[in-house]
This record gives sequence, C-alpha cells and structure tokens, in this order.
Amino acid sequence: MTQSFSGKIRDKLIEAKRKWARDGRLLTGTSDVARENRLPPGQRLVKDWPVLDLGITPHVSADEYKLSVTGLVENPLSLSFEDLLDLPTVRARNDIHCVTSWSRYDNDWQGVLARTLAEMVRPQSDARHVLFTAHDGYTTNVRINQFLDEDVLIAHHWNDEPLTEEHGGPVRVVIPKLYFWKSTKWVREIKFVKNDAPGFWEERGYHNNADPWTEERYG
Ligand SMILES: Nc1nc2c(c(=O)[nH]1)N[C@H]1C(S)=C(S)[C@@H](COP(=O)(O)O)O[C@H]1N2
Ligand SMILES: [Mo]
Repeated sequence: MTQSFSGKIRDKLIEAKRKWARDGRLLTGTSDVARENRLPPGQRLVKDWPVLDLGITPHVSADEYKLSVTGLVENPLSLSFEDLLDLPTVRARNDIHCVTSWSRYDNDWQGVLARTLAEMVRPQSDARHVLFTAHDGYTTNVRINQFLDEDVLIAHHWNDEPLTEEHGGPVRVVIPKLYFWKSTKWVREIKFVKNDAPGFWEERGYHNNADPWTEERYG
C-alpha cells in the first residue's frame, strides 16, 4: 500500500479504533449467541468443526496474499495480509450454521469489519450486490445490505491463532446470519456490482438469500 494512501486514511482509522475501544470490541449483541433458541430449524449441534469445500485446498501464503476490493467503488483497493492486520481488528463470537445441517456454537473470530472495507472503498450508489471470488474458483453472492451488516467480518484469525488453511486461511469472509456457504474461504476478490449473479452453489439449486432461521436452503 502506498504511503500517501496510508496517510490519507490514518486519521480516520485512529478515530475508528478509538470508537471500537470505547464500544467494546466483542460483537455478540445481535448475533445468534444472544438468541434464546440458538439452533435454527432442521439443524443439529456439533462440537468439532467440519471442513467443507470443493476438494481443492489452495495454498496461499500470507506473504503473497492479496485481497482486491473492486467494482462499483470510488476507491478500489488491493490489500495485502499486512494491510489487513493494520486495520482495526474486531473480535466476534458467533454460531456457524451449515446447510448440510450441522451448527457449531461460539466461534471466536478476529478480523476486519466488512463495513470498514466499505468505508475505505466507498461503494457507488448503484452498487446493490456483492460478489465474492476465492482462490479455489469458488464464488458466492449477497445483497449489499447483507454485506454491510454490523457482524460481517473479513477474518484472519480464529481463537487468536492464524486461520488454518483448511478453514480458509489466510483470509476468509464470515457472514454469521447466513448459511455458511455464503462465507467465502481463501477470498481473493470482493466486488460491488449493480446486478446480482448467482455463485457456485446458488447456480446449483441453493437459495439465493440463505437465511437459516427461515430455512432458505434450496431456492
Ligand atoms: N472458497 C471456498 N469457500 C467456501 C467453500 C468452498 O468450497 N470454497 N465452501 C462453503 C461451504 S459450503 C461451507 S459449509 C463453508 C465451510 O467452511 P469450513 O470448511 O471452515 O467449515 O465454507 C464455504 N466457503
Ligand atoms: Mo456448506
């Protein structure tokens, strides 16, 4: 990242860090953790953490990692792993709900808020959807308001350890309120677009909206 760019955003980020420090940075308030019944319909609780992917684990080192945030934005960015670590880190605890019917409680993530990235790139007013692309060729899509939800994270750590490769390290998306297939592992590009485009599973019969509480499994 260039010096001038860092200079431009530094004041803003320091203020953001102060605000997060004041607010307390562990996000749990509106997530499933706060629900009385935490298990969505048709789900069963697991204690281990299953690995689900397309059978390919891309090997992307933190050193060579780049995240591009692009599309209909005023200020497209390419962020290295270090750039992400330099941004305000939020700690979040939430539950995973996979459409294959397992749920896992109390996952502790550390990462950058999707909102922080959005503030940096400034989506244009005609941006309505967000498309994710990963290093294994996987894609998925959400509406811009789902991306800008206060608990959406670009995660680089889990339980204070670097996110493991099998779970999407060095960097994955976490969208706690949606079935976990919307949470792209090994994310390479986040693109703001006008028109929606179904991703890998959405093209193969999964629901576009993916709300576990209303069982939006197949669409
Ligand atoms: N890049 C990529 N991201 C992905 C997938 C994938 O195949 N490739 N699978 C999705 C699905 S279906 C699920 S349930 C979760 C699984 O994440 P986990 O392996 O960390 O449990 O990742 C999601 N993100
Ligand atoms: Mo899944």
